[in-house]
Amino acid sequence: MTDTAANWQPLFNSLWQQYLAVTPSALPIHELLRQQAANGQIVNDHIALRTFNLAPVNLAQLAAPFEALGYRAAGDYQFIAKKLQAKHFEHPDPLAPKVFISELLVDQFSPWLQQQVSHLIAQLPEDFTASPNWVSAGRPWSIDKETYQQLIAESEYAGWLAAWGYRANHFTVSINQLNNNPPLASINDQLLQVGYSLNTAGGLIKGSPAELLEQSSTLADRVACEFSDGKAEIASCFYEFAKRYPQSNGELYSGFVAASADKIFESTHQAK
Ligand code: OOG
Ligand code: NI
Repeated sequence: MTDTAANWQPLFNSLWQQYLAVTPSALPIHELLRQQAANGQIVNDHIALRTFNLAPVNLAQLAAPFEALGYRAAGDYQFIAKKLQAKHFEHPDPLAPKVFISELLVDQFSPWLQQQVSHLIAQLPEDFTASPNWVSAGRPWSIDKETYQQLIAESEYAGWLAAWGYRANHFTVSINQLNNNPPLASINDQLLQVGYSLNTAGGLIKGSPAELLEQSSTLADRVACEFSDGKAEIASCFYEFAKRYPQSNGELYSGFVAASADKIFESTHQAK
């Protein structure tokens, strides 16, 4: 993969621009860390996308445009309490971010939630998934504020997805690629010092060197979202920081840790 153009880059460029548009903290944080990056370049460890387990937008269908670019499934994760499942995907190009895709197990929720989600899916244009660009289409259905609030009350994930749709809900800076591979705690300290709020669910740092992965994240920004009955300020997207440790074969661990991911999901919860 050294002599061919990085075919995955255009899609990630559009996901990045789409993410920046609703995540005002992302660019300043990116710039702050870029000054500490080898070659002045941030490397993304992964991005994450969310969906419902319903055709034509379920996990397998959302993965297809990435698989067409050479991504392959590399890990399965279950989140029983949140009623979610996920897979992560890897690309042979080591510079390509991993992709973490989860889906809400809609059938495990109340009849009311199931009905609301079917209303959303019923609004999709017939050819919605025909172009691979649907993974960055944003919200392809309309929804009002009250329905959003009621979805949030039953599942924060369902509400977030209903409001924001198809986009990266976070990008993740690879801490290993910063100068001197700093401790994750020193990155957290810097961000706290400049005034960013970090996700404290499960502690500031999720995971451990023994689990071969440490992660932290900001709390999602709050920005105006356009609902069918007007704008409201709600939680949008967040930024994550990941530090990986070598396995016994010397290669960095490339998977995820379900117990940590469970807490990372909460980065988009509404401030209480
Ligand atoms: C994904 C949460 C999991 C990680 O790094 O463990 C995750 C999400 O919030 O959609 O990204
Ligand atoms: Ni993540």
